[in-house]
Amino acid sequence: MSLKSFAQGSVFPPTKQGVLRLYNMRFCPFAQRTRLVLLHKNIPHEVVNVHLKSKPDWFLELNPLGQVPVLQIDDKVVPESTATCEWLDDVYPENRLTPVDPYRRAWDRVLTEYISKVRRSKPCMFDFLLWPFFERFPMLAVLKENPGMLDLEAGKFPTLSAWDKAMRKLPAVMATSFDAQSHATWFKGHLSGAPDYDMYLKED
Ligand SMILES: N[C@@H](CCC(=O)N[C@@H](CS)C(=O)NCC(=O)O)C(=O)O
Repeated sequence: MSLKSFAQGSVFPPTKQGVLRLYNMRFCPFAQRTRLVLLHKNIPHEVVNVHLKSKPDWFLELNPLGQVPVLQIDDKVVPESTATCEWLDDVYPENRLTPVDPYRRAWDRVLTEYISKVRRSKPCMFDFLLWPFFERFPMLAVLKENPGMLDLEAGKFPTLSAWDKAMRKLPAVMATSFDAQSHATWFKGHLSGAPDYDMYLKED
């Protein structure tokens, strides 16, 4: 299937029985959470990119809020990034990302909401929920033309810097990431009101 974004007036791409589908927008940090979990857990899926400035009617029927990410398989539909990630982790329990212990799980949820702590160990759900926003911080330095804004190389934040390095090595992160300059270019287009959802897409 083409990765070009589907816009108003487009024909609904037919689903196949038993095939998991992600409705996505390539620059959306929330949808990136879901893509990170899908890729990290090697969950087979297809991707339908949606033009969020000109949404197809069939997409609004699927999620009346008109937001990505949305997961769909057969008659099941799940919107909201945290819900999609938790659903995937429950349905594909191997290599579990959500702690089983309810108390730890509660605290991971607290941290996810407050985004106040980082860790270096094996990645877990908290890391994947936080990463898309962290990945975009250097974009602020580009936009503000202030390269020192969050200088992880300066050695001031060793834990954060080590976490950043470890995350960037993960195949799921490598497959979904854009660099700061690309994020900034896309974001400027977004601010102008005419974002190019197919930017940097290598297909005709
Ligand atoms: N709370 C939602 C937020 C999702 C969200 O804001 N997605 C944006 C794209 S980054 C969107 O779909 N915007 C289109 C719109 O709101 O019309 C989640 O976590 O999934």
